[in-house]
Amino acid sequence: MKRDRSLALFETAGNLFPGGVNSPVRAFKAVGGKPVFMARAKGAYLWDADDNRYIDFMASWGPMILGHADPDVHAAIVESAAMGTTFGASTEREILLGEEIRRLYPSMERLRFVSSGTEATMSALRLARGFTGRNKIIKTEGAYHGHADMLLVAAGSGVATLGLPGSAGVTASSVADSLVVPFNNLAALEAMFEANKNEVACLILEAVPGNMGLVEPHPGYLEGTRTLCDKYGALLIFDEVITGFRVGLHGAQGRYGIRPDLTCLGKIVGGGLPVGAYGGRADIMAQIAPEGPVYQAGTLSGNPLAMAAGLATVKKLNLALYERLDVLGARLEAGLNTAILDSAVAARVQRLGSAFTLFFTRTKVVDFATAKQADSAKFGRFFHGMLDRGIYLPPAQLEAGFISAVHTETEIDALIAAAREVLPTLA
Ligand code: KE4
Repeated sequence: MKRDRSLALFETAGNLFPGGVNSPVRAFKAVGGKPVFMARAKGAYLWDADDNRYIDFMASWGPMILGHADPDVHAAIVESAAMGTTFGASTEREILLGEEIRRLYPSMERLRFVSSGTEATMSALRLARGFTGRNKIIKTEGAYHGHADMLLVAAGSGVATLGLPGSAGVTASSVADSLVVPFNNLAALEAMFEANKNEVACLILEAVPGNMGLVEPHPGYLEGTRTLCDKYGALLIFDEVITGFRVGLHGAQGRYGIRPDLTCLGKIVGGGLPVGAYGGRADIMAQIAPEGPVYQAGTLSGNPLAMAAGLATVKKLNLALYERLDVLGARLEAGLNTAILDSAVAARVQRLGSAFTLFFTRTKVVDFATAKQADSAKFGRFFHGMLDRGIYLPPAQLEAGFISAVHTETEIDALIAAAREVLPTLA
């Protein structure tokens, strides 16, 4: 595929932006080569700056569950924009989306909109510390919760992909209270709580990690985190920025029947525009300014345009859509597994609903240690082989791919056919 325009744009971007990108994971560092510049998208398809067409299995890192340029989301944005884009004042639209979120996530008794997943998790952690009067937080190794200082320890996604130790510029003091345990390991979590009795404000979890590739919780693990948080007086925070509205209408908390104390949302909830949200128990949220002493603010929080896009998206989500996504996901998983078997390449698919990762390892990936065993270099070769065949996957082994509601068997079978060609070249 000719990508001369992308190359030229990347050259120019390199003189403007660090690494030529506005978010590290877009730079293709994990897969090699130069990034593709996208120009437009519709439904399940992307077109790059050289007008090459791709079937999109990246969904902009998750948000595009309805596919690109959904007509209802588009109409809602256009209608909203005609009435102004931001007022710096409250609007009815934030109420409408807030009520829809609370209807689907009853644990979010009260909530606050922000403009990114990072803001949501950063604010939730500050709130947990303010509410409990405790300083320490526990996160799981390989989880990525955005780029707030106290969370850039043993993080997944781009931090892990780029092999960053944590991140330069994050001071030792700002992570001194950030404790890390392996995912799917209740013994290690209990030991950490025991060693830091009465000091831990919260445990923040990707209940179904996507940032070390797609990893499912062991049966009983999430229930165990709830029990241990209660035992040690810590808040349980579900970071559902990926899983929210993705692994089901009610997210991971609905799928596994766990009631977290606080939930963080992002991605899908904004319908492709910048929206994050955090919320939970009313007594905890009452600590947030101007009601309480925990300060958090944002010029564009609850932005009317973003609210309109989010509401138009969420209103189109229903159980039939998730059933359809699971049928397509199962087709993708079965087809890829057969392709792997026929190619004899050491690889495996891990999938939950419409979220999936093809890991280049035969070992079941259950935590960051097993995720890191996957052959990232081989994934890079796979990624480019698929890209050249018009299949756009997340450009990193430690990420999840996504199917949208407008994918059909045609797109799924095209991915499988391309994989059947590429996998044997990797043996
Ligand atoms: P944002 O600040 O990027 O909106 O959200 C941060 C975040 C928080 N929590 C989870 C579970 C997340 O996955 C993310 C962001 N995800 C990454 C990739 N998996 C976004 C892509 C990027 O960094 O450009």
